[in-house]
Amino acid sequence: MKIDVVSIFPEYLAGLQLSLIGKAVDQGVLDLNVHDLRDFTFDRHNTVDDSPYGGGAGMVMKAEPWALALEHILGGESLVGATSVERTVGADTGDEEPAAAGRPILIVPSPAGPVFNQRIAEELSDADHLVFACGRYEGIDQRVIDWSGEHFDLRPMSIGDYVLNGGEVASMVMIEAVSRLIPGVIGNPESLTEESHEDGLLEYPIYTKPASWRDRDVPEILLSGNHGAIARWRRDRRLERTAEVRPDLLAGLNGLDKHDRAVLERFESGDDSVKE
Ligand code: 6GU
Repeated sequence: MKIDVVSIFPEYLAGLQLSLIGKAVDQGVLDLNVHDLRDFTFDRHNTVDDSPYGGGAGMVMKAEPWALALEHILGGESLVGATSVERTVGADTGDEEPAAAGRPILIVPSPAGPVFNQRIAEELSDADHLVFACGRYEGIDQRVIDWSGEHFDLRPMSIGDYVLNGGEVASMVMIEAVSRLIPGVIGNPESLTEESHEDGLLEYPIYTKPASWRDRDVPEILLSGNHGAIARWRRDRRLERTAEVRPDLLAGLNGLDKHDRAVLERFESGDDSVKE
């Protein structure tokens, strides 16, 4: 997967060189490029912002540097100047790698977007090319956002109901959530199947040695070697934890069986006798 990020603070994204994402970049599983928006300005002060038409507080990011940066990224795919059909299906670029089928996805981090979640992370992890446009100040001139929709699959995206100073941290959140789902990024793919949100439930509690720590014992059943009983116990804890912490997630669940529903009913009636 190719990932391009445009920002006036490219250093912010340096953290992506660490850990599993950094390793995936080193190994060529991820082709990650961070671009400085100011490289696409041509005045003495490398101006990227100006005051808002109509008045109001703060500054607005100017359209032209964004258009030039995004065209530069599209140009890397040799799609600039391609026919609209070639743009849609992927241009034949001769000695370069064939361009990805379809348009690149342009993610514009914004608290005004729909909220990013694991389902969207999974969807994006299938893409060939993601581009993140990290706005600062009050945001980006709407005209270049509208223009970009002619060249990209445009996806405004929030990471939650609070306000950040810019899109950089939000982009890092989404890049980490998406890229860890790409085959080869996480060493043990099995660790992806039993984690929180994977199937709409939160994760069960986990323990390691010693079996007794400061008078607190690991739940007996985990030492039993009875794999069926352990799996049932873990699912029960996931159901209870989800009902307690995120009852909003229960509404979207399908695939609950009779036992699951009994666990939830017992939890809702306040009877936690099944826990031990
Ligand atoms: Cl994606 N950007 C900004 N600036 N603030 C946010 C956000 C994104 N998501 C939540 N708050």
